[in-house]
Amino acid sequence: MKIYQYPTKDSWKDLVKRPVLEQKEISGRITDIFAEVEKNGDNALREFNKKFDKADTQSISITEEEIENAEKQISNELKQAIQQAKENISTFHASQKQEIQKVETVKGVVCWRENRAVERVGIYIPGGTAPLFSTVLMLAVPANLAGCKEIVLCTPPDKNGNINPAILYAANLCGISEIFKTGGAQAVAAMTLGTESIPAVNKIFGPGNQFVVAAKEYAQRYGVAIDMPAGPSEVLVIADEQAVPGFCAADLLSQAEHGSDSQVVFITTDLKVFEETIEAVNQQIKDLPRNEFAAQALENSSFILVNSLEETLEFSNLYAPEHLILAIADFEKYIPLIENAGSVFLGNYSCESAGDYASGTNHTLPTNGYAKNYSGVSLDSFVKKITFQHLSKEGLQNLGKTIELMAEAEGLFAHKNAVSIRLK
Ligand code: HSO
Ligand code: ZN
Repeated sequence: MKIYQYPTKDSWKDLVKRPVLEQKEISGRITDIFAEVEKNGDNALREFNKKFDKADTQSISITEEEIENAEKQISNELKQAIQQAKENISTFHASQKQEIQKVETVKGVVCWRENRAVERVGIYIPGGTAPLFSTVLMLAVPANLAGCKEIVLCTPPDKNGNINPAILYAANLCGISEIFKTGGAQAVAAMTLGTESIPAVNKIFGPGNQFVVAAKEYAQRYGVAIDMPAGPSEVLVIADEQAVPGFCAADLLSQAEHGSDSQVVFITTDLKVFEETIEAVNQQIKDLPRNEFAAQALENSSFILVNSLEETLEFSNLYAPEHLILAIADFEKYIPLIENAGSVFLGNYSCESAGDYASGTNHTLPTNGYAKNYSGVSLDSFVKKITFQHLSKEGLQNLGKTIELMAEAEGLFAHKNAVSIRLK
């Protein structure tokens, strides 16, 4: 834990830095993996499953039987929870649909935009220490609402060649029928290039380790789009004197437990809340099964005491957190001061876990300062917006002179003529 009491503003630029990730020889390995998948398709994926996941997978496609078995392994309670989360995510993302708005910019000139779904999308779900089946809902629900024709899901198998049953259950609940046992950079390569079993997609979504992130970046060379650049998860909690230290500590640890590279920041104006939150973190961490990850994440994390709430927000805007929690009484007043953040949680009862799972907002968000220029995943992430226009003869008469003059000034006489020939 790094503790700072009233740090000078000059030092803030160092405090907002993320831990630097080692980029060791990743790119060479990504190129090799893409080449291998391009050459040997499904066979390459089976070999990678043996090598990286120690799994013997005859078929990389999921069977009906595996889906039925997965259903049996999930308790009814968990099924209901997943269904409720799915409903809330659907409601929130459906509300993002917008009516088409036709605008007459000049009499006889009508312009508008229409959405068309990205035809084929790929969803990557990591396996490993915490298989995030909630991410299946966060990506598949808006993909379905947008009208994507094909949704492909890849996730790594365990040692026995199986996929986590909750991932399968959530995928099936969202109507995803193309589920494949492959993980890491090779899964991204497969969704980019296509194999005998896996269709090539137009856009790839989902979190992953640094190999997955590097592979998604590499995939863009093939004309595939990605959801956003990614980095380890983070939260910044702002607290005033009425904040509850135990709640703040729980929120900080909920993000710290994601991985040793996660980062959490706590910033407050109140000395008592400051000290008690640090104490609560040290207490609560003891009981967490993933406390080793959390402890490592805390080493990279800062606890900061400042003079005013305005300063906490100024700091937060400089940091641009993936998640921002305002554990302050007057949160309404401070909303207009928020410039950079992925997703914001207001008041003492809005824990980040609510947005991670079930309130309805999306948990695929910009990390690593990208909240300065990227939005989180939404319905828009699954569509392209096409502009349309219709000019009547009168419309072209009204606008013609302007176009002709501008075309001539750019030296583009064919452009000018496309107007003149019509108005002769
Ligand atoms: N906090 C993660 C999402 C997540 N949390 C999934 C639990 N499951 C990144 O926003
Ligand atoms: Zn989380």
